[in-house]
Amino acid sequence: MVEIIPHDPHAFTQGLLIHNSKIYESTGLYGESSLRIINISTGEVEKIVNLTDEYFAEGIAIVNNSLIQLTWKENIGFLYNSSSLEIIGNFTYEGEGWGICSTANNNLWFSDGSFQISQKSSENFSISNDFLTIKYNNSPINRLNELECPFENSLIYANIWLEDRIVSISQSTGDVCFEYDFTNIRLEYENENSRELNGIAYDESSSLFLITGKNWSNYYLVDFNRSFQDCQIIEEVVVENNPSYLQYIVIIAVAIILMPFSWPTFVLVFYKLLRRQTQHPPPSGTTEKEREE
Ligand SMILES: [Ca+2]
Repeated sequence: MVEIIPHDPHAFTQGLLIHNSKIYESTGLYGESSLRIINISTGEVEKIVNLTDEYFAEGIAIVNNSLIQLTWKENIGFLYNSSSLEIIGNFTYEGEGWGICSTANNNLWFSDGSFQISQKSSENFSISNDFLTIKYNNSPINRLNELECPFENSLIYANIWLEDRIVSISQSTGDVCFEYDFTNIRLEYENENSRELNGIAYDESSSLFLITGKNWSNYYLVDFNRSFQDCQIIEEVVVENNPSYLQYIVIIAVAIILMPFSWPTFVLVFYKLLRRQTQHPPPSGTTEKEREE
């Protein structure tokens, strides 16, 4: 841990990101949902807009300088001007909205609490282009919640609902590359009303991560202290363990090429067997006639 910054303990954090050196935070619960801009040094709330009582706010992401905010079960996402927090539009989607993050090429990953995340383009937030199954030791891992997609690598960071754990995920395979457990930070520094960790924001300027949780007293600036190469190493191991179709084709081709060299051996074996058959006729034994004699 590098730094502790105060956090509103009444904020039921559902989304977190850093943009233009400001913290953006979405808070949930019906009647208490909001979108906030927060001073990254002091933790002071600089701007806040409250949602009406029928919406339970969830994850947030920035695309093309607009801020997107999801809602839990209301099937609607809101678009805001990222400076003024004025609503500039909305869109609908199917299923529940949990976490969201945007990638360097303007794609978005959506989580819904399951073991799958869906990808949508910034052109159309309502239609999913792709689904990624998240696997931990080759088994699907459930309850993926708040997301973060640092632009400088191909990893997705997700925290797990009801846990204080964050996993880093390969965007190409869905495999969990590494996990970070912040249970000790919550036990040591957090208030007794704090709920689970739910908020990951990557700070490009320092290459550090800011984390917080539901009703936490603090944000924590932490160094994940893992090289982004870790996931690439795992991906290479996975590829080695799972031969591709091309490798199978090569093995079969080599076998076919080598086949003619083994033919003389087969011919010799068959020839010897045939000769043994002719040299040593099957024992006739005693015929019924000889026995009678
Ligand atoms: Ca985030």
